[in-house]
Amino acid sequence: MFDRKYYRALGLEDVYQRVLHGERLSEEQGDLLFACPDILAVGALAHHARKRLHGRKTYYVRNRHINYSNICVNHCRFCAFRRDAGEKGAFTLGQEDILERIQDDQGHPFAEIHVVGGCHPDLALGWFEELFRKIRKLRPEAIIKAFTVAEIAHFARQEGCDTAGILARLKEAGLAMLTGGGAEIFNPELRERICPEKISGREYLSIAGEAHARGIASNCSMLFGHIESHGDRVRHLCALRGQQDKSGGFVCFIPLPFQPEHNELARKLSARGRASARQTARGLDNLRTIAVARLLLDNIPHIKAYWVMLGVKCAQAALHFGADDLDGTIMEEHIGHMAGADSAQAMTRRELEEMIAGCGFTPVNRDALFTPLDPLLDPAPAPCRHSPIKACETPTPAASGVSPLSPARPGPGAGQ
Ligand code: V47
Repeated sequence: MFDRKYYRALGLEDVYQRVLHGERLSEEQGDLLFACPDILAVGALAHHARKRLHGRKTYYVRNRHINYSNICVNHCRFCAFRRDAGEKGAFTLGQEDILERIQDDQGHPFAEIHVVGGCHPDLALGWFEELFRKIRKLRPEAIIKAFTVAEIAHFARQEGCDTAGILARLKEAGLAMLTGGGAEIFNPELRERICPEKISGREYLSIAGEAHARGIASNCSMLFGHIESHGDRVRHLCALRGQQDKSGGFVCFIPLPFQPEHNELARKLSARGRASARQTARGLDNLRTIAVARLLLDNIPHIKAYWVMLGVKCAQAALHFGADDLDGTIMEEHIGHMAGADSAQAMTRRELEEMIAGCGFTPVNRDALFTPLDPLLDPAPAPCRHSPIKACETPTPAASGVSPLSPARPGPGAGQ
């Protein structure tokens, strides 16, 4: 890391001291990190925090995404995936189609099945309970991670009961974890402009807390790079941190950079000449946002560099800016790709391991809850084809004990 004098010159001496001692940063310090002219100085602090938690470990998962339907009653302005029922391009997979996709694991068992669609007007909760029971039977080794908290609220409206009842029924059917999507940006004025029908940020946090209290872990996210300011991002991150202090079940934070194709928000931004300006600075802004997230979210164990939306190169760089996870093999993804993500549809385990090792990190095959899996379950990867970037320090053991986190596990009561 750069020395103290350098951080003093940047006006970040207190931030530097706090990071060094594993102490919490304030919102104002989050703002300072966004304003800092030297992104490498910010990245070095985040890398220090990441190494304290995870050493040189970088996680990935053998997973399968299932986007069961794109029919959604909400009209989020950033979404290129959603359709109205009967609209051209609308689809809903049958249960048999879904099970066929899950069956086809090409000889390597999936550790995670990630199921999301939209807030469907007609698919009832019972349909998903039946589906999850079938998935459990077919793939007992896989953890079912499904829905965002927005979909939990939708089911509650649909079924005329409270969200606690929905969570209880889904847990009984085999749901272990909620995905992190749907958080978007919490600032209510912006939320009104980009996703007016969606639950509020307050509701997002309270339903996540309810899930955590019932032993259902969840991820969390932030959609950024559209009309929000850096201040909005800092407030969003601090709201997640505040919820985590209370309920402790967020496992991983996923920064989701706005994909600006085929959606209404992108069309509006480009009509105002703002989208292209955003695009030019995008890679660095993504890295800085990941770094600030690592530094502010001192109680959320993992930060995901989601290669689908970041792109492979930026995701690799992000491992040096605070991220410790690349997500997974994915197999099939529509939400990011329909909005312009130009990444591949899938990655093999070998490719993920090479990506990680090529950046000087140690790959760890994990399940949805970040429990490391026995490396002997799968064949060893081929030696790395790329010349690894030289690591700047010797490996440190994960979670030195300085951090308040219980490393790599959700908080008490979650994900049991
Ligand atoms: O909920 C929609 C966002 C989410 C766009 O929990 C967009 O492990 C960028 O939540 N540009 C879906 N983002 C993806 C998601 C996710 C992905 C991987 C892992 C996990 C996890 C969760 O993507 C949506 C929404 O918040 N989104 N449209 C867009 N144009």
